[in-house]
Amino acid sequence: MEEAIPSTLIAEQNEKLARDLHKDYDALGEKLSRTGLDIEQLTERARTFELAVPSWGAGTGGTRFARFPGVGEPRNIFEKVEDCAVIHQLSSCTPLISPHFPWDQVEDFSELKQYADSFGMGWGSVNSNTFQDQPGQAHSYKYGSLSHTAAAAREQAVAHNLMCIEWGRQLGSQALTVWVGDGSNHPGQQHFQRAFERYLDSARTIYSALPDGWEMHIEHKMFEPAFYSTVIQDWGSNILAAMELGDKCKSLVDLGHHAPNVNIEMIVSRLIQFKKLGGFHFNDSKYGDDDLDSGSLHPYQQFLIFNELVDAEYRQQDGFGPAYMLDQSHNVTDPIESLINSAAEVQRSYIKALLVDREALNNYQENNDALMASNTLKAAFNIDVSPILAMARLRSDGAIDPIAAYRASGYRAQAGKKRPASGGSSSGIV
Ligand code: RM4
Ligand code: MN
Ligand code: MN
Repeated sequence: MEEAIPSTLIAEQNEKLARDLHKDYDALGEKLSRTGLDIEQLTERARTFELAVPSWGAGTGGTRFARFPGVGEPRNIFEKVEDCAVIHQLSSCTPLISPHFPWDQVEDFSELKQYADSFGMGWGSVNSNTFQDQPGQAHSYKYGSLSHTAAAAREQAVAHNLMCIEWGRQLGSQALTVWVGDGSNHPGQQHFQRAFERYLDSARTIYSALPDGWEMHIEHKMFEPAFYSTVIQDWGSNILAAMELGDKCKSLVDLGHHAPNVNIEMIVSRLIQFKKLGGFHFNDSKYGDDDLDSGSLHPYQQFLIFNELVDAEYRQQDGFGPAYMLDQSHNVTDPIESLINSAAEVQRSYIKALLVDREALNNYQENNDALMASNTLKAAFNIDVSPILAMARLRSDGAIDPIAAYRASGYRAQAGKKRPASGGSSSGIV
């Protein structure tokens, strides 16, 4: 197996921190045992927690104003695989890469799969891109793709999604994620119903091409690039489309795609109830689709979302099994560091949600004890589970302190030498 970072370096780094970690771990274990929680079981759950990393997140992002490239950015999907392998090696919870096409298109997908295999990396959901025009493309997506007024543009967008399924099949992926930028910028520009009908028509053709065992995940987003209306604007339009298409089509929740203050955890609960929760794009935001690092602003909201997910696990809700993924853009940090941090923050929310005393919560809910119900959630949220996360990493050959180990490895400086800037801006979202 290829090592993205020498395992000897990680072991050396861990050695310095292991004694203190064991003390903290034992102390936390003792504290948790007082409420009947077994730290060993929690650590095992942390070890089995998996999250996919977006290939495009490995490059530096940007805004429509500017992009400030970082040192040693990956210039192609092979280099993105290397960076994703670093993230997984140190965090031990991101064994999957989610590719975006045509950004990650290659001649030979078996070569790409082999390369990822050599690092022990697999492939998550494949993402299609019909929100940009590619050089030489016959029909423009300026006025939409799957819902375009022109049949030829719609057919081209459908054909691209079918190619994405085929490429994903070759990589061993099992889901297609479709996000379209389709919508309008002016009142009256688009007939809402006709646009949605055209979208559904196109989506049906894609749905019918899903291989066995595959799911199609559709993602809603309230604005951008269309600023007046979008065809799959919110979870309402999303679930309607998913219901129209069939059981294998589910809704994907990108945390940044809602209006500020929207109760996302309740949306999650509804989607779970109707077996329509396909997966997540985790990130954080203050104003809109900011793509900030997970848990950097609203860790409690992220915890409340996981409270719903763990509740579904606890109740063994039928048809529940969402795919977890990060979807972020890093403009001012080293993307590898941001993705490592974010993965740990998502995993943290999961472990904290496992601490919730569900029986007590249920009793408080049944007896309308609002204050104690809320305190029950807060009690779990307020426990620092860092020693569990660190122990899970240590036991999976990851790093106790992944950011420190990454910095000690000098990976970024080496990448800077190996990957001179290409001058293009293929990485990151501009
Ligand atoms: C969109 C959406 C999609 C992602 C693109 C790059 O806002 O979040 O999931 O593929 O950005
Ligand atoms: Mn997304
Ligand atoms: Mn987004």
